[in-house]
Amino acid sequence: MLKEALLHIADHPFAFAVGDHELKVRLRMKKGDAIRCSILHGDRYQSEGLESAMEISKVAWDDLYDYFEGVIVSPTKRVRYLFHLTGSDGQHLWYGEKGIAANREGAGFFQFAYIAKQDRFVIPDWVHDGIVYQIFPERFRNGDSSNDSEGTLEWNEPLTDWNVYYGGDLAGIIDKLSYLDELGVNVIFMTPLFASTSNHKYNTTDYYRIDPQFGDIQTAKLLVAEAHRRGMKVIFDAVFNHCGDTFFAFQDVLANGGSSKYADWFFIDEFPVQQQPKVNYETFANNIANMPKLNTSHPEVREYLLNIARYWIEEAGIDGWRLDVANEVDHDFWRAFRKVVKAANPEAVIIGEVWNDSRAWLRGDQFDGVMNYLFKEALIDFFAKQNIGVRSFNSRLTHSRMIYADQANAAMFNLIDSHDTERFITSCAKGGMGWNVGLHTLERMKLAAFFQLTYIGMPMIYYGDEVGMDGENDPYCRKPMVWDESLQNRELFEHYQTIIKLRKSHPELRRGHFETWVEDELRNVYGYIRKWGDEVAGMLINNSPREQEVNVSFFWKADGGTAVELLSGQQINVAGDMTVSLAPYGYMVFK
Ligand code: ARE
Ligand code: CA
Repeated sequence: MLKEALLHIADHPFAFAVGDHELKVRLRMKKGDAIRCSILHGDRYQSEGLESAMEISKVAWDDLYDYFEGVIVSPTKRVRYLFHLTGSDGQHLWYGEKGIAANREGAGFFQFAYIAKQDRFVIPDWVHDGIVYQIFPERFRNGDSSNDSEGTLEWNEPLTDWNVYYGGDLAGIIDKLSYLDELGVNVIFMTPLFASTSNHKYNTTDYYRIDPQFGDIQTAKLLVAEAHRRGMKVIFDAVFNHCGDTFFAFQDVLANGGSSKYADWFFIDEFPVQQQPKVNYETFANNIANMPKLNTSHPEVREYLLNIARYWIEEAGIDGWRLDVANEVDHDFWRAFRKVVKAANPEAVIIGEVWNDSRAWLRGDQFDGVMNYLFKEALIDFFAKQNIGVRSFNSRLTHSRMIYADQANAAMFNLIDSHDTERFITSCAKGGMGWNVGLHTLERMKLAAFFQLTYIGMPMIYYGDEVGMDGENDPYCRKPMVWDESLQNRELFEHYQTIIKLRKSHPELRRGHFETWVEDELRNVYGYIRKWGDEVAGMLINNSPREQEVNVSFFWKADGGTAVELLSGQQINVAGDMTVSLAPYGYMVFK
């Protein structure tokens, strides 16, 4: 066994509470090294030698490592444990806090001193059932032309510029709730709604006011009420890293310079404040004059922003927040934010916008999940560009799950594109390796959507993806929603409907663990299992333009006998190994 590859830390994400008395532990080791692994665990105050042994199992692997997991149940909540491994080379070793040794005394015990309820990572239960729809409000539906500003374009006029308006608003979203119902989604996330001078509204003028182009507080309340009546949740976008330069506090600083009582609300290099040609204060990204960065560690700023977080939950009844540029705001602010939000509504969800490894925010004290760009990047490479194979795809997904606790994995917004990226179908059309340019675009989009809708975490559909809307990066990924059915891709819409229905009717697809089932690099066929109690579903996808025959073992069908392919209703006998035939870019679900 390669000792250097063994890794466990008695902390997130290698050890985390999953119940009042339950501690989940995770162990990493070199791929293929161990054939058996068990844990010896007991109460920290019990005399040594009285520990119980428990076998733990391999739950995932990536290119280099295997991951084993098990749940320790501790009546006293005070846990001491160590690992015992049996190697494929016949070697035995122990692994504990002191290190790796040939006997348990030499290894010592890892300690998880106390499973404190307050520290437990708890996510709202509804999150497991969430299927999210992301709306860019200015471009979804114009339901009220009376709030359109001068120069508003016709809905079907081509988009050629950043700074144009089409008149989309909250009334339009309310009008189309039945459409969202028909599609099957049950969580609506809207990019910012508060008063602002742009079409995207990320430069906030007034956090307490719905932008008049979108409606007012009454329209917002009506939207939430109507959504709730249909069993849908509503998530707002919190832009707290920065405000707009039209925000009252920044206006005061512009007017009064260093003597403004809001001068410390921002990071200003020198007075007077300068906006042109180069700013002399911190902004979002570089030199974005209309987005001054807020000093979120200033007590007044904190209080101001935390009140806003509470206000929209209490006043409008929203079900959570998505946090803009979340990784550039201090952790201390987010810890306070979580307390305020969960006190106002324990069922509210908190999703950070972090494009990269997010474990620093996902320990249960800050966010529930993040916009899962690691997931998105893996799907782009595998389905759209097709520049990685099954093994690498599996490896990237495994990595993206093993850096987090289960709770975070369940609370991810699993996106394939967003208002900040090229649309997924456009990436499919472009391809990646040359051979796939313009080929099987729809098939690959459908396959990616199938995967997204059967994966662990909340699938997030960016408005219009379901009807085949295309578009390059911002602003072209923000074209007005296509409502004319003759211009929609109805085949794709029905595909989304079908797979959403499938997810809704099988609890394991929403709540189950994820396990890799088939990794056929040669044929580009990937298989995975979702398991929830006795309910198990096995998925197979063929990411190649050829029909593929794969040999699979239905080891997870405990009762053997027949399995049903849920999309066709076809029954097959699954005794022993079987050959399954998959159509080009085909997908199957066995139960
Ligand atoms: C406008 C133009 C852009 C131009 C930009 C900068 O449209 O084409 O590049 O200005 O000059 C909002 C608007 C944007 C607007 C922007 C600035 O929606 O249209 O862009 O304001 O006025 C990073 C951040 C991440 C951020 C993205 C955009 O980490 O937080 O950049 N996303 C949020 C929102 C945006 C919003 C803002 C932030 C600002 O979702 O819509 O923009 O409030 C890597 C990194 C990421 C990086 C990513 C993209 O992968 O890991 O950290 O994200 O690339 O650059
Ligand atoms: Ca309007």
